[in-house]
Formats: sequence, structure tokens, C-alpha cells
Amino acid sequence: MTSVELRNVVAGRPVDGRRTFPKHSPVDGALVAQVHEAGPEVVDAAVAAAREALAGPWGSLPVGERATVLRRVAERIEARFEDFVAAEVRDTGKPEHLVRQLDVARAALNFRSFADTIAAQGLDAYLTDLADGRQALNYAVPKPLGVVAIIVPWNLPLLLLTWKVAPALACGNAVVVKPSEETPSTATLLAEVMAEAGVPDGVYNVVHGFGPDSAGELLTTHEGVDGVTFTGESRTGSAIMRAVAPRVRPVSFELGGKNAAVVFADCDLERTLDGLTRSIFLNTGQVCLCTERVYVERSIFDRVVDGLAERARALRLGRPDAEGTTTGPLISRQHRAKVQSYLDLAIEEGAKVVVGGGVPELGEDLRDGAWIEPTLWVGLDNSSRVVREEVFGPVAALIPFDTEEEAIRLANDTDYGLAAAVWTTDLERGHRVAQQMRVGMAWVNTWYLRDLRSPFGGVGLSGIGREGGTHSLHFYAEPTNVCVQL
Ligand code: NAD
Ligand code: 6OH
Repeated sequence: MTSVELRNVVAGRPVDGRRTFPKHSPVDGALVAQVHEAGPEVVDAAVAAAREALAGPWGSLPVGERATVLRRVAERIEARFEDFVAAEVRDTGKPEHLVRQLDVARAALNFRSFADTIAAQGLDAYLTDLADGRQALNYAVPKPLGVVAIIVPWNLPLLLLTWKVAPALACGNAVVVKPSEETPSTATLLAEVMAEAGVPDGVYNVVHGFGPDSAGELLTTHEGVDGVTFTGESRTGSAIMRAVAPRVRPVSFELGGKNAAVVFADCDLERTLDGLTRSIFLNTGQVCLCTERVYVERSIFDRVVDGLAERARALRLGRPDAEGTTTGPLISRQHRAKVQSYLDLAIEEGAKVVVGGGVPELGEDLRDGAWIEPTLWVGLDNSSRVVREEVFGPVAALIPFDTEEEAIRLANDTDYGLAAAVWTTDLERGHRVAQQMRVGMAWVNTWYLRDLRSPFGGVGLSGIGREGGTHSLHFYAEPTNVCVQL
């Protein structure tokens, strides 16, 4: 594989960094890119370019025209679909079919969805009755936040980036984005698409680098940044909150999860096993919504364990373009070391490994990749660290329960609160249990089924705020309320 050179993008132009850092493929360790790390000068220039763009034509573009621009971005993503697929596969090592169906398809959809949302936005207005019989008219004029910093992780790089860029632009902001150091490619490619779609220079800027003492921290502590939207680990969210606190800037956080599935004996077993397999192992378990705790009604516990183990054994680890590949590597050797530490910890904590538990033998050519076996444990309970802490890998602990009340208590016994899935054919129970989950998103008989207008986010350690449809507009725009005495 030939390696590429990736630069920052400021006001539509490629800009060198203070140094470069290497990006390696998690498939086989090959060097895939040299990336220019943004230092203070580049971050300053990016924030200044965004500010300048707000003062230009972009700042006064009518809403309908902004929606048209967003639709053009979606069209250009589709026109360069295979370029995006290649870039995302190169950085992440995911199976190509997954990148096509999920990552790149959703990127285009994100822009279309927020074009629709902004075009349909009404005015928040009230006729207020006054004590003397007269009236006042209150109406709230939405205004862009200004320069928005967008910091995103490596697991669904383009999907999660565009999930924030699209509403930010829909509301008339200018953005400085910082993709993960592990996945710099698609954010850079998106800059080309922005230009092709007629987005003015400076509206979309890209700075590359790491978090602390690098582009991430330079952005969150920058005087010229008006708001920060972040997806990533809860601990990083906490650090970013501290960084923006002195300047009291708004934040929107989509953070980690330790998501539960609750499986009742009355579930449709085959459908449930297929759904659980997807929710535990999709993207090698590297989706914030992935299930890592499976609570199963005792009478079907053994059948669920056996059925899941069979499906886990059937997963095919392999190169992204290989026929039949279902599962890619973890994102990096560094992340694999973290996941391995939990595999070791599970044994120390008394787990019985049902399937997996180590590094697979995949042949010489993949030896330097970040491969890990899909893993299932039994014999753990909620007191163990592997059941409490987010692993972010293809792993789950299966735990039996006896009553509905116990299942709800166990599922909610966590500091996180992102997502949950309930598996049952009893409709009333499905609603009843889902509503009692202390999470942002609860699914019944499905998982990761999305309507982009729905509120997306978490409670507790899993985040602050909701994005999606009009919920995003509440973060990316700030209203000025006008009150007129009539
Ligand atoms: P991470 O928090 O390590 O990094 C995310 C981004 O933040 C990267 O771009 C990184 O460079 C940057 N960053 C790190 N430290 C920073 C700092 N001090 N200041 C500013 N920027 C900083 O997360 P990750 O390892 O890339 O991603 C995995 C995590 O993301 C998991 O915890 C997962 O659950 C979470 N996640 C959550 C959601 C959600 O919607 N809730 C979605 C995807 C991923
Ligand atoms: C976390 O890894 C997945 C987040 C998914 C979304 O934000 C989405 O919009 O589908």
C-alpha cells in the first residue's frame, strides 16, 4: 500500500503542520499516511478563517440556500463514494461492505437530513396576553453559535463527523474540525467535497493532531471558539469541560457507554441471537452503542450462551476486501493492548471464557495488525470491573436474572447511560422495560435502528445534550428573543 501525505485545511488551502506523525494500518501495520500535526499557528489560522467566513457571504446566506448547499454536499459525497470508502477502509481496516452500508451512506444522509430539518424550521413565537388587555408578540430569531469546534473519534469517523458538521452548517456556523489522529483521511477528503459543493472557503477547516498538548487542546482552549461539540471517551469529555470552563462556552457531548441487553424467555430466540450478535460485534465492538452486558432470563440462559457462541465462532476475521469478511481488526495496537488488559482482568475476576479470549492466528501477513478474537464470558456479575468499565471491543459478559425487576435493576446499575436493548415478544413488557432504562436510547427487538430526527445522546457519564433533527438546532443555534408590545 502506498502512503499518502495529509495536510491541515485552512480557508480551503492545504497547510503544513509543525511536524508529521505516521498513521499505520490496523490490518497489517503498514504505513498508510504521514499526517501534518497542527500547532498553535495552524489552529489560530483555522479559527481566524472560520471567523472571517462568518463575516462573508456565508454569514448572510438565506436558510433555503444553506439547505441547497447541504444537499449538494450529499450529492458530492455520493459522486465520490468510492474515494470515501477507500479512505475510511485504509484508516480503520473495517470490512468494505460495512463502510459502504454504514459509514459513507450515512454521511450523505446526514447532510440531506439536516437540509430537510433546517428548511422546515418554524419560528418559536407567542402572542402574550397582558393584564391591561393589550398583547405582546414574542419571537425567537435563531442565530448561529459562531465558530464551532468539532472533535470526533476513530470508530465511525466520517459518520460521526458529518453528524455534527451538517447541523452546524445548517445553522449557519463555520467549523474547525479535528478528526482522530487514527482516522485523518475522510475529514480531509470532505474538504475537497465542500469546495466542489460551493461551500465558501473557511466555513469548513480541518486541523490534525492529538488531544492534550496538540490540536485538540489548542482548539478547546482557544479564545475564538464559540462552542465545542465532542464525541469520544467520557474521561476526555471531562477534560474538555474543564478546558472550556474559564470561557463558559456551550458543549455537546456524546460519550462512552456500557450498554445492556435484557433478554426475556419469551423472546423470539433466533431473531434475538442475530440481533445480539450484531449489537456485540458490529465494527469489532467499537460502536459506542454496542452491547457489552447481556442479562438473560435464567430459563433460557444456556440456550442464549450456546447460540451466541455459535454465531461468534462463525464470524470471519480478515482483510477488508476479502470475500466473507465480517469482522476487522481493532483500530490500533495501542487500543488492542487496552482490550487485552480486560481479557486478562476477566480471568482474574473469575470469568469463564465461552469463546475467544485472545489474539487470533491469522497468518504471517496480518501478524502486525491489531486483531483480537470475538469474546464472550459467563461467571461474572455487576461487581466486576469488566462488567462496569467500557472495553470498546468485541466482548460481552452474559449474566442470568430471575425477575423483570431484577433485570431492570441490573441493567441500570451503571454510571453510564447511553443505550439499551430489550428482547421480548410481550409488547407491554417491551414498552414497560424500555421506558425504565436509564439511558438516552432504548431499543425493543432491534438495535442501532436510527431515525435521524430522534434525540440522540446519553445520561450520566454518557454525555450532555441531545443531537438529531431539531434537537441539534438547539445546540448549533442560539436564539435572540424579540418582544414587541402591541
Ligand atoms: P477519545 O476521547 O480518546 O478521542 C476522541 C477525540 O478527542 C480524538 O479526536 C482525540 O484526539 C480528541 N482528544 C483526546 N483528548 C483530548 C483533549 N484533552 N482535548 C481535546 N481533544 C482531545 O475517544 P476515542 O478513543 O477516539 O473513541 C472511543 C470512545 O468514543 C469510546 O469511549 C466511545 O464510547 C466513545 N464514542 C461515543 C459516541 C457517542 O455517540 N456517545 C460515539 C462514538 C464513540
Ligand atoms: C457511536 O459510536 C455511534 C454513534 C452513532 C451516531 O451518532 C449516529 O448518529 O448513528
